[in-house]
Formats: sequence, structure tokens, C-alpha cells
Amino acid sequence: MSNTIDIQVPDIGDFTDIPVIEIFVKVGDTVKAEDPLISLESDKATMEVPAPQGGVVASIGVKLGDKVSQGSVIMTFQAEGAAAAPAEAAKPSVTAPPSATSAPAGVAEVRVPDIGDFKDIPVIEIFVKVGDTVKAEQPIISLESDKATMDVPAPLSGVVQSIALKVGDKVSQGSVVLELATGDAPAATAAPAPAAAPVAAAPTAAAASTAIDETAFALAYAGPAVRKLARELSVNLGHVKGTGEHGRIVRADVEAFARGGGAAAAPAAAKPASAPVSGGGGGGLDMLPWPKVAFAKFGPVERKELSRIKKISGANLHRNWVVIPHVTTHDEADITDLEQFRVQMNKELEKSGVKISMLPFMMKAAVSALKKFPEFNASLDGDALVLKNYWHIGFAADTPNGLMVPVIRDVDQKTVPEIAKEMGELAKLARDGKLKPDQMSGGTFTISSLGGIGGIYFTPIINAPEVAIMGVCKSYWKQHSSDGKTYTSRLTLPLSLSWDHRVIDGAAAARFNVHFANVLADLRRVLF
Ligand code: CAO
Repeated sequence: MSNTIDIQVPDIGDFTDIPVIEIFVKVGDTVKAEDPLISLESDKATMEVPAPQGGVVASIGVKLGDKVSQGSVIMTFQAEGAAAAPAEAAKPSVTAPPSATSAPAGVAEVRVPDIGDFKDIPVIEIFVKVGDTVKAEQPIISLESDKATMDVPAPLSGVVQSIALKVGDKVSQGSVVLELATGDAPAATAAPAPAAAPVAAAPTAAAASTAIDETAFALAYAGPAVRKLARELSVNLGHVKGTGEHGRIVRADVEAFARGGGAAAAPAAAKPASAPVSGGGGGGLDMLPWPKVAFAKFGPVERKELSRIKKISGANLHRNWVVIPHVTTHDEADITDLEQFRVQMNKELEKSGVKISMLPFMMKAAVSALKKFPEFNASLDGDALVLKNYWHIGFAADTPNGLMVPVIRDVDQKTVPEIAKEMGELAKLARDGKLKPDQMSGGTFTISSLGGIGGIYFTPIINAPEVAIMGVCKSYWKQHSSDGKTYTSRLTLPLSLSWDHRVIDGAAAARFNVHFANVLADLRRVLF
């Protein structure tokens, strides 16, 4: 009877295909219920998958970068109290010396295969770590000579027992790469046969050619950072034509391909704007390749990778900006009286620990405007508009990892202090990278407030599949006159409403702003 239990990704809301960014355990580890096993990162949140029960990790079915959804099996456990798992039994080989003859039963040494005339080539990336389960043909390390990048694939399936090198080490044919527990009979050295391991990417043979093999991801002539970018943008490098030296694929080629404008063997596959968003298609874009500038020619430079959230949210923002015909209507609200009221309420609520900024009032004003103009509280679905009879308002939160949009549900049913309290809690979770998927989903309208920072007007990008977003900046004192003769100073809040012109017309947007401003000027209007 088997005591092995499949550990699956639990319900993670509407999220699918989320990359694994961290694996906290390895084969043989004993874990308790609720111990974190892996960490996933979507464009909006980082989530840890905890152990549903205690046990010993018998195998790990994912590696960093793998995409998982609810139900994906991430690992197996030997249930608590059961006998050691087979992988556990193979564990002593971790310490076995990396020699072909002394390898214990079921442990195979993997060596660098025939890589032509190349010698002393630096290891530039190691794709696996001890405890990883690898499949035959899966790339395990990447080497880069001055002429080509080569991925060395695993010749066999197995669990990585030890890794004999590190990034920067120089290797040649026959150098030991790692040891694999295969579960088979005593293994000899397992160098991949050159014929079965077409990893050497001679630039002239592979990447420089325009007739690129469909499965040429591993053959493409590109460095690791470019490969990583390609994986993140779901670009098959085999379809990308390199414009670098000797046909090398550079970042700009991948980015241009992802945008649909790069030199490519199959450009139709990569026009992101053709993917329907909010139910409406965007049409193809023929862009010029991104300008390539050797910045270092002009002065000292430093390269800093974007955070993962920034990269992914950048792709969302780009899609939304390109696909949605945005128009932004600016207006202003007189919040002189509201500000007095806010200050007064904060004094009264001082002991409760809740501090109210202008944002919760804006949420209430937004609900009032959304109820009056329901097409703003809607999403496009093909040729139809889905009008929502609930009012969940998202707010943009600036976090160290990038922009996040937590959502406050049922704003219509909550008091201003309740909204303020929940907003504070959600903003803290966002900044700590602990927002859960359901705390960011289901929004019907978004407010992006830069009021605590500055600025007068800006163009917020609509958070698809929503159809409008309200941007607000810092309030300021403005001279106001109703007759052109007498002037008074009024505290004025600048408003920038971006709206999807496929759904909303300019007149409706102007009316929305006027109503929103009127409610802020006199909150009694919420009652009407
Ligand atoms: N005018 C003048 N002052 C304002 C204001 C406005 N419109 N809005 C807020 N303030 C004040 C607050 O009252 C507070 O003042 P005190 O410190 O004196 O009490 C101060 O500015 C800071 O406010 P806050 O930012 O902490 O609170 P908030 O409720 O206004 O905003 C949050 C919360 C999470 C939205 C905000 O902290 C944030 O992250 N803003 C950035 C959003 C963003 O990046 N948007 C751009 C998206 S597009 O890239």
C-alpha cells in the first residue's frame, strides 16, 4: 500500500499559470502542517502554499519558474509515520564523490557532453538545485562561449543529489556537472550523447538562420537573461530572428517580437494586441524595432533588473494602454467643507486609532457616481456590456515591489471609518507583499490617488476589464469667483478620469466628474 500523498496547489481564486518563485523544502525534509512549501507570484500578489498536513517530502514536481494553477501537483509527501520515501533512500549519494566509478547504486554522474572544439567555457546559469526532480532533456546548466550559448540537458530523469560546479566555473567536455539519483541499477557516468543532446548552438547553424526549427528554444543563440525574458513573455526563441552579432538574439529582439514588431519567423504568433481584452480586440500593431542605443558610449551606466511584479504589471499596463482607447477628462472638486469635516471627524475618532484620509470619502463619492452612471461600473464582454450590481472599489497602492491594487468590497454598505480601516490594512498587506488573490479581485472601478505625494493632473491607465479609473492629485488652495468680482480661497482637488471610449462617451464622462465633484463638495448629495 502506498503512503505517498500528492500535494496540490489549493484554491487560489481566479489565478492560473502562476510562476513558482521559491521552493522552501527539499526531498527528505520533514514538514509540519501549515509549513510553507512554495511561493507563487502573480502580477498582483505573492502567495505561499502551505503544507496541508505533516509528512516527509518524497519528491518535488516543480522547479523555479514553472507555472501552476489550482490542482497542480507540486510535490508528494510520505505521510507522517510511514516508511522513508524512495527518494529519501537514495539520499546518501548526495555526499558521494563525483566520480564515475564510485557512484553508488542509482546515482549517475552527469558530465558535459561533446561540445565541439569548445574548451574552458564559463557556466553562466544553473537551472536546477539539489532536491530538484528533472526530466530527461530538461536543461540543467547553460554555458556561454564568445560565440554561442549552449544549454546542457539532463541525459536521464532523476532527482539532483549534488551539483559539482557554480556559476563562473569553466568547463570542457567530460567535466562533472551534477549527480542524479535515478532509482535505476548502478549507473555509470551519464554524459548525454552528442547526437541526443543538440545543445551547442552554432550561430551559423541555428539562430542566424531564418528557417528556425519550431522546437528550437534550446538551440536559439541567446544569453540567459534573454532566455529568461523570453520565458516570461512566453516568446519561443525559435521564432525570433536575432539581430545581434552573429545573429545573436538580444533583449530588443524578444521585446520587439512580443510586441509584434520584431524580426521574426512567425510574427503572427506574437501580436499581443490581437488578444481580446475586455471583450474587444485590439488589432495588430506593426511597430518599428525598439531603438538600440549603446548607452555606455555616452556615459557610465548601471543595469538594474525590474522586480517581477513590475515586469508582469508592466505587461498588463501595456496591454491595457494599447488595447483600450483611453480618454482622460480633467475636473476639480471643491473640498473645503469636506476637509473641515474630515479634520473634525479625525479628532472625534482619535481614540479609535482610525485615521481618515480623503480617499474613503472619494470611494463613497465614486459609488454614488457609479450608481448614477452604471456604464462606468461595467465590463465589455464581446459586443455586450456587463453591468455590475455590486460596487467593489480598487485603490492603487504604491509598494516597494511595484504597483498593486487591493479591492474594498461593497463600499456602498460600509461606513467611511470602516473603509478607512480596511484600506489601511490592505495597504499594509500590499506593502508587505502579503495580499491574497481574493483581496485584489472583483473590482468594478479603481481610484488612483497621488494626493499624498503631489502633482496636479495625470492620465491613469484603466485596470482592465474595468472601463474607467479616477486619478486624484494633491489638493491646493485656489482663488474662486462666482461673479468675477469677489474671490474666495477654496481647497481644490484635481480629478483625472480615464475612460474607455468604446463604452463611454465624453459627455457621460464630464457628467460623471461633475457628479463626483458635487458629492465631494457636499456629501449630503450621497443621499440623492
Ligand atoms: N490632497 C492633499 N493631501 C492629501 C491628499 C490629497 N488629495 N490625499 C492624501 N493626502 C494627505 C493625507 O491626508 C495624509 O496627510 P497626513 O499625513 O497629514 O495625515 C498624507 O497625504 C498621506 O496620505 P496617504 O498616502 O498615507 O493616505 P491616502 O489614504 O491618501 O492613500 C494609498 C493611501 C495607499 C492610496 C497611498 O499611500 C498610495 O500608495 N498612493 C500611491 C498610489 C499610486 O501610486 N498611484 C499611481 C498609480 S499609476 O502609476
